[in-house]
Amino acid sequence: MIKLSDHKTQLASLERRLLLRSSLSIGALSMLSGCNLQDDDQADKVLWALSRWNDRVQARLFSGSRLAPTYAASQVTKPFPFNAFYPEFDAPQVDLSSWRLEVSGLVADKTAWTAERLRTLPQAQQITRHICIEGWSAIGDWRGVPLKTFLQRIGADTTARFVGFRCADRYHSSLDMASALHPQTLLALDFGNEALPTANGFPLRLSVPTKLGFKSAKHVAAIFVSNTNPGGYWEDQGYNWFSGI
Ligand SMILES: Nc1nc2c(c(=O)[nH]1)N[C@H]1C(S)=C(S)[C@@H](COP(=O)(O)O)O[C@H]1N2
Ligand SMILES: [Mo]
Repeated sequence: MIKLSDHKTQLASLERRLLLRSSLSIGALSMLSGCNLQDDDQADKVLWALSRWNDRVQARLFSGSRLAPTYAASQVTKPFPFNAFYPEFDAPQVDLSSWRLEVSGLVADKTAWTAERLRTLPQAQQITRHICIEGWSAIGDWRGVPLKTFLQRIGADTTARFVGFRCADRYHSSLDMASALHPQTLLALDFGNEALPTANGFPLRLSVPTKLGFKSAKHVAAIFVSNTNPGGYWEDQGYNWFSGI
């Protein structure tokens, strides 16, 4: 749907304008407009049309449950690219036998989870596009536990405002509760039929196809529910916090 490679520079500036003007990303824009955004002229028209709407209309339109597009198994990008704030050889090597997912904040049950136990929860699969703000995208076959299922299982206070994530590599990020409960916000354990590769977040990562890629935290080690915005690694450096639909 979106060919980012050919229009890197133009798309980067479009992305900046989108985020500044409307808290929207290219991914969200393409989802909403149905345009492939390969033609800059067309992208500009959509952007200008959007910028004429007032913020209140946008907030109502973009809050909640709109679904990101899904793809066929034949369209999955293999191997899935690596990206992080460090080179690939520094990706954390997590030992599954001692790994636990920690849970804290506004939740009833703070018991830590093994990966094995996470696999006893109802699993879901989604083949969706991951869009990085740096100008590339790739289609992944993510399988695991919907974050909503997990939050309900631990008795999270879903009237709280935020869900925060801390990662094995000191990365961190956060979602508003509505986005955390979105049906396509997934705690992925597998890519295709295999456990996640180290490069892509073993043993547990988020897949949040309604948001820009930096919201899909890899190597998740802890989840917490809070009424204070936890920010994040990129969010704290000025990337738009919402970054999605
Ligand atoms: N723990 C962790 N999660 C992370 C990052 C990171 O550096 N560390 N980078 C983010 C960014 S910017 C992107 S685009 C995706 C890249 O995921 P990938 O390596 O599976 O392509 O991970 C996101 N989650
Ligand atoms: Mo990214």
